[in-house]
Formats: sequence, structure tokens, C-alpha cells
Amino acid sequence: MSLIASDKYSVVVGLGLSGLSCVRFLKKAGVRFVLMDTRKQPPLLNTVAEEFPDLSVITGQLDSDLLAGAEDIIVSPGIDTDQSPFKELKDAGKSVIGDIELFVRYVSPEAKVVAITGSNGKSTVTSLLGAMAEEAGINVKVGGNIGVPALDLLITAPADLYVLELSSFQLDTTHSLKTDAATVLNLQADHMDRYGNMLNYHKSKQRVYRHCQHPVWNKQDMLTQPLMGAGVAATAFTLQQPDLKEFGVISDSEGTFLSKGNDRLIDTADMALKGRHNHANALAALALGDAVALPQKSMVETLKHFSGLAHRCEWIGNKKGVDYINDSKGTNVGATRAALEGLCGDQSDLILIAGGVGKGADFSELSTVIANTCHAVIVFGQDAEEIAKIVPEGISLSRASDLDTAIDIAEEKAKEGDSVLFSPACASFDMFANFEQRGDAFRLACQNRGIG
Ligand code: UMA
Ligand code: ADP
Repeated sequence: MSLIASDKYSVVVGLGLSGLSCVRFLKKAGVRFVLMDTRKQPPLLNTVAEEFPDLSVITGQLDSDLLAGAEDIIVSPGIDTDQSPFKELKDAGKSVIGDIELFVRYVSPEAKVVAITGSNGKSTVTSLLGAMAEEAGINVKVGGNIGVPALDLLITAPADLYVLELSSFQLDTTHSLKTDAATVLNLQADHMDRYGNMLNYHKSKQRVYRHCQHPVWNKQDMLTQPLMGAGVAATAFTLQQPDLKEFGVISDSEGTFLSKGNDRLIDTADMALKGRHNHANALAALALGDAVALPQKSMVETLKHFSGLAHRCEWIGNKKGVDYINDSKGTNVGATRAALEGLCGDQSDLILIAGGVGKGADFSELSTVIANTCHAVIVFGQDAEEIAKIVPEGISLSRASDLDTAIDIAEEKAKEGDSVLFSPACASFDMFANFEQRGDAFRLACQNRGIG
């Protein structure tokens, strides 16, 4: 207990990106705190030591006495607070929160906040909405699960609009988030190793709608429907013909248009984002933007040039008439299904490379879509066999020892007009530090073969 005398203090648990942002923020705010991490060598230990040489860090274990005496226990999202010792601390009435709850306490009440969650499409919609606001000349900041911790946004000059991507992990430790608009984009099984079942995962995602003025939900995915009392104006989006107040798609002889009710906003042929799943993402961004009064003209203009983020169905290049696509961010079954459906042409012209850490997922959901879109599948990584099991008969199945070999096999199998889609349906941690490193490895391997 010598680290802290009798005064009030907080504990920051975790020294990854979120933990570091808490440290920087609390230092600036003048809040006393202790920092701990269960790992002996947390990834950002050296960064903290350089920036804050006087700060002692408890590593390799958690100090239960210090936790018990803390005013707030600020836990990083990668830690499950339904496990010991946090579950017991919560049961005992202690304040166990995350970086987003801190953000909520300190953000200016004048600023607008939009929160975006869902199993897939979060980063795309978050950055698209940010780009739409920028196009409109609004002072906007974008952060959260997208890789820029939310508290980093409060360290610099204030913004008028904050667009936050929130994971279920972050929502679990957030209690009083007030938003001007919020959405659950979709709900497909992910993180089952943490939640155990869809019910728990669903509950976690629904937290984004608490204290939300204007919920936006996906009419084709009932699990995204806000479970809140009557009297809250919610807007739905759908890939089908919209009702009057909805955002949807009108298709006729003149083209396929993203629309608000009967108003045709943009021909999808004029959008820089490709794939049907991105039509849904664009509709969600339009509905959220509408809810916070972004001008329609700027939003539509943005859709003409916003081509998406790296590692999300990213076109790398073409060799011998074959396209190579990096979808390393396809880290779960739903994402890979959307990529297959969104990118397949008229024939079964896809070759899928998949594998990695399956996070307890049920891959059987991919069976039918593989049958309809692929003529070959190449599996690699820790859970390769789990995927191999569900590849339907009649589809060529190969096993590769690593990603490089998988691309070799794909090149052999591909014929003119095909696309090689790298959409792992798995996390990357068996072979790579993160999905970005895995996607970079794919891009480099392609470039080494004269692709891109
Ligand atoms: N860990 C320990 N002991 C500790 C603290 C952490 O073992 O004491 C482990 C965790 O179990 C986890 C790893 O460290 O395996 C990283 O966890 P973290 O909470 O320190 O992660 P951060 O570096 O703070 O990054 C987090 C998000 N990561 C997670 O939620 C796992 C980042 O999202 C996010 O960009 C960042 O905060 C800023 O907000 C990444 C992610 O993978 C992209 N998110 C998941 C997803 O999108 O599916 C939820
Ligand atoms: P997230 O931040 O939720 O992981 P991203 O925008 O980074 O979402 O996209 C990750 C992957 O999810 C994409 O590469 C694509 O395969 C898939 N995806 C994107 N949008 C959708 C959507 N609306 N529905 C289903 N899958 C999607």
C-alpha cells in the first residue's frame, strides 16, 4: 500500500493502447492513480517508462489491496470484468469502468456524440461518417475501438462532434454514455470465447442504445432493434425498398439507388465503396448523419470518393486476369460471409484463403455461401481443420502451412476472371501480432509475386 497514501486514487488496469491513453489523460487531469497489468511485460511498458519516468507500474499480477481501496477501477477492454477479481469487486459495489466511461465524464456536454457498434462494418461506418462530417466542414474527431483511444480525442482541442466506434468489450464497462445517435449495425456470432452465447453478446451490444436520443438499426437483423421504451424516434435502414422514413435501396430500370424513403440519394454505381455489405454501411452512415443534421449534399459527395479502409475487401492488384483482395479484417464468420456474397460475380469465381484463431466460432454457417461463390478454398493456421470440415464436397480444398504457401496454391488454382479473396474468418494471433500485420503480409506476398 506504500504507493498511495490515504487520499483518493484510481487504478488503471492494462497497459495496452487504452491503458496508455488513460495514463496520459489522468496525468493531465491531475487524478491520482496506480497502474497494473497481469502481464510481466505489457506491450507499452517502455513507452510509459519513457514518458512518465516517475510512475511505478505493477506488472505480472494485480494488487488486490490497492484494487479494493480504489475509487474507480479503470479496466482495459481486453480484460473480462465478469471474471475474478473484477466480478467480486463489482458485486461489492466498487466502480469498475472503462476508458469510454471516463470519456463520458469529461467530454463537453455541448459536443455531439455518435456511437457505432455491431459485429462487422464498425470501422467502415465510423470513418465514413467522420469523412462526411469533415466534408461538411464540421470540427469532428473519430476514435474508439478503431485504434485511436477515445480519451486521446479529449487531450487536444475540443471538437463539436465525436464519432466513436465501440466494441462490446468497451460497452460492458460503460454505464452513462449519452449519445445523439447510436447504432448496432448487425449481430453475428463473434467473441463467443468471452460471451459464451449470443444472448450475452446481444445484451452487451444493446447497451449502446441506453440514453441514446436517436437509435439507428438494421431492419434486416432484428437483433439490432433497440429494446427501449416507446417515444424514442428510431430510424431503420435496409437493403430492401425503404418505407417512408427509412433508408434503403430502390432498384429499377434506371439503376440501384441508396434512398431515404422515396428520395433517391445516390446511384450505387457512383459510390467508391464496393460490395453489397458496403451499401448497408453507407445507409447506416447516412441515417446517423441525418440524425445529427449533417447536410445531405456533403454526405452524398463523400460517398462518391470514400473508397474504404485498408484490409477491408481491399483490392491489391490483378495478375493474369485474377484479382487479389485483402480482407484481413474479416475476423469472424459474418464478415467473411459478407465479403464472399459482396464480391462474387455471376459465377463461383472466388478462391477463399481462410484460417487463424477461430474464437470458438461455428464455421458451418459458411458452408452454403462457399458452395455458391467459391470453386476453391485454402485453409491455414491454428483452426484450419475447423474450416476444412465445413467446406462442401465438390469444392477444391487445400491445406497450407502458412499464408505464403496459401497464396502459391491460390495462384495455381486461379483462372482468368477469378478473384483470390483473403478473408480469414478468424483472429490473427496464432501467426501475427494483429489483423493489420496479417494484411500487410498478404499485400507484400502479392507484391513479391508481381501483383499490385
Ligand atoms: N491483457 C492482459 N492483462 C492485462 C491487460 C490486458 O493479459 O492486464 C491482454 C488482454 O486480455 C488482451 C490484450 O492484453 O488480449 C490487449 O488488451 P487491451 O485491453 O490492453 O487492448 P488495447 O491495446 O487497449 O486495445 C483496445 C482494443 N483491443 C481489445 O479490445 C482487445 C483495440 O481494438 C482498440 O483499438 C483500442 O483498445 C483503442 O480503443 C482492437 C480489437 O481487436 C482493434 N478489438 C476487438 C475487435 O474489434 O473485435 C474488440
Ligand atoms: P469492424 O470494425 O466491425 O471489424 P470493418 O468495417 O473493419 O468492421 O470491416 C471488417 C470486415 O467485415 C470487412 O473486411 C468485411 O469483410 C466485413 N463487413 C464490413 N461491413 C459489413 C457489414 N455491414 N456486414 C457484414 N460484414 C461486413
